[in-house]
Formats: sequence, structure tokens, C-alpha cells
Amino acid sequence: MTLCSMILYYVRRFKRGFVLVFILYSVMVIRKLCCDFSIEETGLSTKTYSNREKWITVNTTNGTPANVVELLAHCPDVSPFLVGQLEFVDINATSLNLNLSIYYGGEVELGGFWRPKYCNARKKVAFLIPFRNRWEQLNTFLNHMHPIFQKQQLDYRIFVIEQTGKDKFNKGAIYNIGFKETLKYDDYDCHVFHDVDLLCETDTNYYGCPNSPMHLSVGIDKFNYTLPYKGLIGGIQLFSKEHYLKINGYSNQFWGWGGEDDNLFRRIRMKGLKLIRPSIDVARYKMNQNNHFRSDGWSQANHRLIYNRRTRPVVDGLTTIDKLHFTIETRESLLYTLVSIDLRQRKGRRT
Ligand code: NGS
Repeated sequence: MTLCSMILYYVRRFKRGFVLVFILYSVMVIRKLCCDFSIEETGLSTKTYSNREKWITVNTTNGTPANVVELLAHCPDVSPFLVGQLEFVDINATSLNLNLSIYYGGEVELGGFWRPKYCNARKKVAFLIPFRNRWEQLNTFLNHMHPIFQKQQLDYRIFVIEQTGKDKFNKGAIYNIGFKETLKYDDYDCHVFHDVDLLCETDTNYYGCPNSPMHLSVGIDKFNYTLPYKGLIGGIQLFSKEHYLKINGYSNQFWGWGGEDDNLFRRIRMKGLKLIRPSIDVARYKMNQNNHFRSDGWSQANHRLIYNRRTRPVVDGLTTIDKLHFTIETRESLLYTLVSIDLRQRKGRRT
């Protein structure tokens, strides 16, 4: 008896049994399909969140979706990737290191956004870099600082806040306009206002939010790593969103170089906040003097404005940027988000 005829013989003989086995098998296959489907439904899926983020969602046991970000462990308080004093700050790295970008094998996403993959960052930080025509310095800054922010395990984005046109530079006003723009991207814990020419010499100099407004660039090589005067808070400041709102940001009235930071110090104190500073051993910076120029000279008018009633938080600042004359354009570059502001000192004035 061949194999085929044997099978046929048993099929005929146990017809009903075979039908039963066939039905059972079909039920099992269908159930498996259903289960797989429900695993997919309750398992991992992705959704786009707040313009740019992909948050993984899972269904918890009670059926409500939760973010996997919450299920990931927090990054450690102190990042294990920090080495302290950096051996070398390459101020001659003036062409952009594209290898940092995900499009060239790096990790920085379009718009200069990065966050740790395997732990939940403790702080979401927006870096605001005021800018006008200092491309080489900007490249050096990005090459040097992106890796430091990553080693600190921050969830961050770099915003380059450019003032276009020919009117005098107004750092305070573009910081305020830029600040509002950053909030369209995310609800940041912390905002860092950072000059483009300052390059950090130690990676332990932490950029996460402090509990109080902080002046970070305490020791700069140009000043022989000492603070020229106690009220100097220029260079780099860190604010929680709440504190920046509380002091109503910078004054918008400082056109030209100098004074807006001295006024900021006053605003902080007027609102009863304490300015803090890290240790000068940690907060050490090299000032990039390549192509260092001031587009506007020192302004006597600004000096007078520091203590003027017109520049008090209650009448001037974030809440009054609608009185300024500007247009704004935003573009995502490989290693930063560019916020270009055409700001005019007077209405209708051609730049
Ligand atoms: C003061 C300026 C500050 C400035 C500081 C340091 O004189 O805005 O120098 O500048 N105040 C006035 O002009 C009223 S630095 O040498 O770092 O460029 O931050």
C-alpha cells in the first residue's frame, strides 16, 4: 500500500474525525490571528507629539495609554559620560562638523535637536544663541558644544536667534522674541541664553535648570578667569521658564552694544530672585576671538537706561514685544533651528 492510498483509506474511514481535527485547527489559527492583532493594538505603537517628538505609547493594565518615556528610567543625576576638564577647545574648527548630524551618521536631528535614547532626560533645555553675521564662530560653537550637551544627557534644541537688517543689534529684544518662539516647539524646563563666542572648557559645567536664575560664564580666559565686577552677568544666563516670565524677560530698549545684561541683573533683584553662580573652577570658558567684532560701539544712552524707570519689568519686556516692529522667519538647519528676526528700531524704517 502506497502512502497516498494509505492516507485516503484512513480519511474515508475516519471522515468525521478528520473534519473535527480540521475545524479545531482552523479555530486555533483564527485565535492566533486575533491574539496577534490584539497584541499589536495593546503593544507598542508610535504617535507624533508636539511637532517633533515621537513618543512611544503603550496601554497600561487599566487600558489608558501611557508614555514609554515614563517607563524608561531617569538618566542619572550626574551623567557617567562627563570627564571634567576638556583637553582641547578647538577654536579653529570653523567649518561645520556635519558628522554630528543624523544625515551624516551622527545623532543630532534636523533643527539641532537631541535627547538621550536609553534614559529619560532630567531636563528639557532650549539654547538661545543671539547672532548676527558670525558664521565661523557659530560653526565652532556648534562643533564644540553639541557633544557637551549630549554628554550632559540633556533633551535639548539649539535655537540661533538671528537679527537681520542693518539696525542696531538689540540682544534683549531678540532674546524675548526668540523665547516666545521656542515655546512653540516644546514646554522647556529651562532656557539658556548663550553668547556664541563662549566655549565651555569643562563638561561638568551643567546646563540643566537651577532653582534660581544663574550666571554661568563666571570664569572667562579673557578676564583671566576672574569676574570683572560683581554685577556682571553677561555671557550666559540660565532661567527656568517661570523665572524668565516672572522678571518679564529682558528689556527691549537697549539698542547697540552693552548694558542690557546689567539691567537684567536689576530686574532679577527687583523681582526678589537670587542670582546664583557655579564655582569658578567649574564654570570656565574660552572666548573665541576669531573674527570678533562689535557691529555697534559702546552706547552712552544704554548706560543711562540701566537704571531708568522705562526699563522696569512692569512696563518693558516679554509682554511688550508687540510694540516692536519686526517680522520673523524660522527654518530648521542640520544642527540648529534658525529664527531670523528683521527688527527695526523705528516703524517703516528701511534696513
Ligand atoms: C560692561 C557692559 C556689559 C558687558 C560687560 C562685559 O561694560 O553689558 O561690560 O563685556 N555694560 C555696559 O556697557 C553698560 S565683555 O567684555 O564681556 O564683552 O556685558
